[in-house]
Amino acid sequence: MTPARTRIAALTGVAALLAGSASALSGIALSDPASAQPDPGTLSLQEDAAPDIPVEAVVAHLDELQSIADANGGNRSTGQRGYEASVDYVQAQLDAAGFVTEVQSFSTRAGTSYNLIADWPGGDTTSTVMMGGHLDSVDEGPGINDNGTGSAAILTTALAFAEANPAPANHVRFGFWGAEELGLLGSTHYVDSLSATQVDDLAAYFNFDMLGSPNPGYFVYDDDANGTALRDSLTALYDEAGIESDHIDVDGRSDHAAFMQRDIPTAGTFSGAEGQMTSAQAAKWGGQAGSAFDPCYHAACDDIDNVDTAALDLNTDLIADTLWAWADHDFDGGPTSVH
Ligand code: DPN
Ligand code: CA
Ligand code: ZN
Repeated sequence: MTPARTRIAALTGVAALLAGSASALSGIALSDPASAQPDPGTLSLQEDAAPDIPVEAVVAHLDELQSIADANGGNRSTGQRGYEASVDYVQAQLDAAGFVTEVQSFSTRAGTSYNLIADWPGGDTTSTVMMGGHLDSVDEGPGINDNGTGSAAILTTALAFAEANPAPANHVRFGFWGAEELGLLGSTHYVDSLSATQVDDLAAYFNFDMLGSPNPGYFVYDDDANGTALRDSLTALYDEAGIESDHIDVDGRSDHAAFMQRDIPTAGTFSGAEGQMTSAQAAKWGGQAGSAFDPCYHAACDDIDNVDTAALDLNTDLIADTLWAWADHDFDGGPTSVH
């Protein structure tokens, strides 16, 4: 199967995005919730802020992913039934909410894997805003922090977006990637499946991988020279929440890498993996200096108890704010092209 076809156009103005302006992050024009069909050509005059996403809704999805792992040999890894059940679960939720979903299959050394792509109808497809994260776990465990958290946070935000029934300026798409743990295979396959025009149509890609580490850090990806405006908007949202985040060179270690390599602007947030929290970080974030952000990284104990729900809540609300702002961003409004 192929991902949803989209038309594409030149990307301009991204580098000028939100330059020095946190106020640009508040509010998106939403359609009348009563109207059944988003109208891609018309923005409502109604301004509305992103909702505060209840973390309980995110945790409910994590509970489902834990149950899926429990019922399938303890993991949700590529080639295993637990991964396919994870895809089925997320797809059913998005379908019921009105997304147009597509499952893209591809081969790996561990068997067939799948990407799940979900499009919100409407918006300018030549300035598509995409968010994604990997849905697979490693073989060793259920992968609840890595990356049930990113998957559940994106899913919950997508469902809240559908609930608001917006008619955003830009087309909005979500990606749930397979086989990240085998070497970023799903996201790479997806990007490779796009035409040059479709790549050009992707105006921004936000990645979320590990958002509820039990000794949480608050990191913003800083490995993409084209992603500065995205990075700065994420940083501004942490600032608004009173969190002094750190920029981190994640060196392409997650699914934004394939997008970045094709010059699509990328950024993301991250609560830390096997690395250890420094005393400076512990001083500003709380937590245990000298301990791993996630002591259960890639281990059997990465289960439903391996999540800091406060960090997950903060990151989910940040995703919602990001989506609401960038879905309505004027990518043609700035003077600077990143291409
Ligand atoms: N890519 C993550 C994993 O799935 O193992 C770890 C990671 C996430 C590393 C984000 C850096 C940044
Ligand atoms: Ca919340
Ligand atoms: Zn991992």
